[in-house]
Amino acid sequence: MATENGDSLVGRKEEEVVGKVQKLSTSEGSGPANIDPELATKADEWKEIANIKFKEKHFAEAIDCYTKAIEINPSVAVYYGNRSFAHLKLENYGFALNDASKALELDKTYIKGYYRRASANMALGKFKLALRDFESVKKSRPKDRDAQIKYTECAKIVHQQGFARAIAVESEKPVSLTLDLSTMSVDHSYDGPKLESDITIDFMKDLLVWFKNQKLLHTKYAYKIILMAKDVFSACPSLVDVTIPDKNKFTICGDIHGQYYDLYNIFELNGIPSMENPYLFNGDFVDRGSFSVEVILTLFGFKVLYPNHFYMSRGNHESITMNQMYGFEGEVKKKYNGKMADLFTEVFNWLPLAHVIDNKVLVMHGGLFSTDDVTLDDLRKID
Ligand SMILES: [Mn+2]
Repeated sequence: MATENGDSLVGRKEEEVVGKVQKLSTSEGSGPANIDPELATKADEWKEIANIKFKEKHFAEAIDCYTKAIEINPSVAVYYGNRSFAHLKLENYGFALNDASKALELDKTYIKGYYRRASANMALGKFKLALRDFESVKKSRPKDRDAQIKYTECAKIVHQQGFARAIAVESEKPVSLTLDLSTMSVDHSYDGPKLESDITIDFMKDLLVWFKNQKLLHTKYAYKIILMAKDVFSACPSLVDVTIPDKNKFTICGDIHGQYYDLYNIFELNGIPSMENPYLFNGDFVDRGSFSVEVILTLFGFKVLYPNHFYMSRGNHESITMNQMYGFEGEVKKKYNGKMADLFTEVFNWLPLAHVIDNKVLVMHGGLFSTDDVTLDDLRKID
């Protein structure tokens, strides 16, 4: 599901809607809609600046400018709609949802509001709510192909989920327990890295080059790495304490998002992981990029090789709903199969949420908490 496909920020349709909103608000003349024309112009100028920031992909700045427009004139649906889109880009789905709902409250005919709210709901895994919005778009624009496509995509997921629930009883067993690697054979024609016993540094070095040449690791060995990683992570607490030995450097990396060549370059520039060169990868390993499989197998491999010197924490993309929407699930199914995609989901659920380095630095992918009194021990208690 592409949140932003063919969905330009300021298209012709949107201008029409803006016109309509302004017309509506002057004819109805209710509440804050009776705004001084000079102020209305000023607000619109902020919106224009915001749109430029948006096009330049400066989403946080765009949000600030839309907010200024809203502060001056809170009665224009499109300001909220556009700010919602910027929030979607930053994956602030809760804020995106609020803004889209506000836009629709101001103008029920504002089509993009339905799109934005549906996209936010889909990202939050609320597919039935999303479907309702896509349905509204489809009804009011029966000839719109884009609306038709999005409705169909979303309806498919709702249907699949219903089906999955119906058969869930049969398959409650974790995927990891249903696999028998001994029955998987490796053909003689396979000339890539082989993993018959433990992971070694030589295997990892071969794997790095093999992936760099865009070759696929054999299914059996891919499964093997994932299962070994599962054993390591399932023994980890939710909050992991890390101690850095004296004078050693410690490298923390943010979102890799399936960019295998970026990962490869990090290791070239900063050194391959080892006990002397420890790393923490702070979530969002997969989705968006085309080489998520290569990235995650490499990272899992190093985790198994150096469990106490190579760390990984869970990002918001290490979850099934994100993987369904942002490409990882599709990539795994294309390169391997659906069962492996399910196995990844199982292992992602075991990833630690946060790390404390030398009792001083707290590192996590998610933001801080809605209340101020959360302690490290509270994090430790999360199962
Ligand atoms: Mn990310």
